Amino acid sequence: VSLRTSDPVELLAAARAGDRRALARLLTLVEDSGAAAREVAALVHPLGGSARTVGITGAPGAGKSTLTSALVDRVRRDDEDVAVLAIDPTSPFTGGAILGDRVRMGDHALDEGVFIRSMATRGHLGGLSVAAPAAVRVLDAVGWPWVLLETVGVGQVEVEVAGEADTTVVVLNPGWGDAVQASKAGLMEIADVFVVNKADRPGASEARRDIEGMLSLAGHGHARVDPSAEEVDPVAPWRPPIVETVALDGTGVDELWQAVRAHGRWAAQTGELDRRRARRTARELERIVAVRLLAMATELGEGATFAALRADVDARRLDPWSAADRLLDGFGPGRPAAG
Ligand SMILES: Nc1nc2c(ncn2[C@@H]2O[C@H](COP(=O)(O)OP(=O)(O)OP(=O)(O)O)[C@@H](O)[C@H]2O)c(=O)[nH]1
Ligand SMILES: [Mg+2]
Repeated sequence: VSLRTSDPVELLAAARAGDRRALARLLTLVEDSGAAAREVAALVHPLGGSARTVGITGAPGAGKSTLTSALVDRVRRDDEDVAVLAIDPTSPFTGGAILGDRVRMGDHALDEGVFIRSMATRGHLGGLSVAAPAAVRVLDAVGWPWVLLETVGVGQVEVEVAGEADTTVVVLNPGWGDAVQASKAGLMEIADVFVVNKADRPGASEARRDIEGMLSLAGHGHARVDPSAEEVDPVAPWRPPIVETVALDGTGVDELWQAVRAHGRWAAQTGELDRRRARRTARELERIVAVRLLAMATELGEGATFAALRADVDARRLDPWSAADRLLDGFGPGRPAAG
């Protein structure tokens, strides 16, 4: 297969045969979200479903990339393959953090069992919330059994993307208030496993106590699934374990990986994994429909352009609901009902 091909069918065949450049090109097509992205989505969808996804999120600089790199080492010790999708929140023009991630992930550059990709959040329609799941699906279809998804835990979309993994790891640091910040950012709700990274610094046990306190407030009982048990009680609630790590030297990373795998077993055995995936599908479908409806409404012109209607709303000549009616009127009698 010529590497210059941009035919999704050829690219997918090559990628499934292990061609990494073909995989990279498929991901670029998905990221560009053009017509080819839809073709890729249609091709890969029936092939997916076996990858386990792990979201890794937390405040900027919490050590997510260092930890992800250490997790990659850990996964490789079991001789399992692992792909990393690092969602980069920074402007595609600076690329600073992408470079940083490349340096940190550089140790794995020659490892055939590791695939690392940074994805910039572009301004296109639907953006990250549509492109990230599509990229994960490509990695899944190509046969990567583990997909680690690093996103910075600020901003609703980033938190949402991390929270839609099969297992979500929230990375905090020692230091007063980090758990409070995490709570405000909506990270407490999505955490399946907590990490107190930079545990070489003072305050790790206080951070742990803060998280414990938050969990109890949030109604998590003390019942706890034994992370080392192979079989789980099908009705036992999952109380997110808290793992202390020093990502720089790998301390605690083994325990973290145990916790991630334990959550995966628990989720699979209790049916939570299926429920979570079904919710994820529903939300993805909703997003795509919303994005497409908006695109259609925006494109409908002839006196009801988006810009003109917005000006009318701005000037209080029209209320927003009536403006939306006018946009959607263009869809004809079957248009979506108001409210
Ligand atoms: N002391 C200490 N420093 C750490 C540890 N883990 C990471 N760091 C340092 O923290 C800084 C940020 O680490 P990154 O892995 O880039 O953090 P990140 O969360 O990926 O950062 P962004 O992607 O930019 O949000 C780097 O200078 C790391 O070397 C740790 O366990 N202990
Ligand atoms: Mg990072």
